[in-house]
Amino acid sequence: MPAAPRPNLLILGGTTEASALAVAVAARGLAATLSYAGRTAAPRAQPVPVRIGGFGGAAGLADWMRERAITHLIDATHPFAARMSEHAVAGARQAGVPLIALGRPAWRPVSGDRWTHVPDIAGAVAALPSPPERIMLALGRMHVDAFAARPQHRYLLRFVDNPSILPGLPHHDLVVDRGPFTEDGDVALMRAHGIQRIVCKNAGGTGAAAKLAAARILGLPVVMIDRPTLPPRLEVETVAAVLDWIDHGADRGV
Ligand code: 3Y8
Ligand code: NAP
Repeated sequence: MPAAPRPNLLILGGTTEASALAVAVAARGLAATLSYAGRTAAPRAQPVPVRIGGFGGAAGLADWMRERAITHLIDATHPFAARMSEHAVAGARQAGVPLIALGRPAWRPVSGDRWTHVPDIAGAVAALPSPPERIMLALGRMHVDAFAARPQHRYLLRFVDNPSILPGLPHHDLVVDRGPFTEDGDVALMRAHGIQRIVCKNAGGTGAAAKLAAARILGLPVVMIDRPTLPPRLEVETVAAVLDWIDHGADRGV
């Protein structure tokens, strides 16, 4: 029985969990590459080599993995990065590379929460009230223009980078800040802007949960965008489970 090749991992990153996995993998001296799409100007430095940019679809991902003899693919992208996760499933199958997803449970409302669930960005726009309000769009940059359909509101935006093109919203304030965020910081931000409602994605995890606690403290309603459906794949929620899979599970083709 030939010895299994030494692990050579590809981690699809962009989340707190992906960064934590990179730290654990580097500490064990495993060969790994962390991949970013290139959405932000200066992504967090990583303790493993980084590559930046799309692969060119599932086939491009499969070729990239074959050319570099990748032995394990870990999809640790954000739950709203649905296209990347679809490509990860297809690319892993094409290249014959075992795949695991490192996810995080969806947030669930607790007592005191005032959530309205909507299926997507369009649903969030439709859920906004008619009378003008001061609304925090904790959605980043990519989808804010959809809210131009409700120009009567004053929006508070929070981007990772200064935008090269100003948002197409007539009344807005912009904060440039990358998470993870804190409860005190988000309470102070919402108070300073007189926020009356928050719109966010059900990202889960800890890096963006502060706004939910802040909304609860301030008694504010939250428009919660539910996650897109992801393709079926093996999924775990801890770095330890990924490391165990690398040590044992992937060989069994689980
Ligand atoms: C480029 C890599 C780490 C990862 C940190 C997590 C936490 C902080 C909270 C709010 C919500 C939002 C946004 C958010 C958070 C973490 C995590 C997370 C939300 C970086 C990063 C990249 C991105 C891309 C960026 C999106 C945007 C979304 C801002 C790095 C900082 C709103 C998601 O300008 C743009 O084009 C930004 C695009 C996709 C969503 C959007 O539609 O605008 N993330 N965020 C990744 C790549 O290129 O592959 O720059 O270091 C990563 C993180 N952002 O290692 O510490 O784990 O989720 N990211 C959301 O959750 O709704 C902010 O403001 O309250
Ligand atoms: P997406 O819509 O699912 O993916 C669009 C395309 O971007 C993919 O088809 C792929 O291009 C490329 N791509 C995405 N993630 C990549 C990665 N990690 N490495 C290389 N290429 C990648 O993705 P998204 O929602 O824009 O997310 C982009 C990045 O931001 C991901 O790293 C994600 O983890 C991170 N992020 C996203 C959110 C969010 O709210 N969406 C929140 C926090 C962090 P090709 O088809 O050319 O391969």
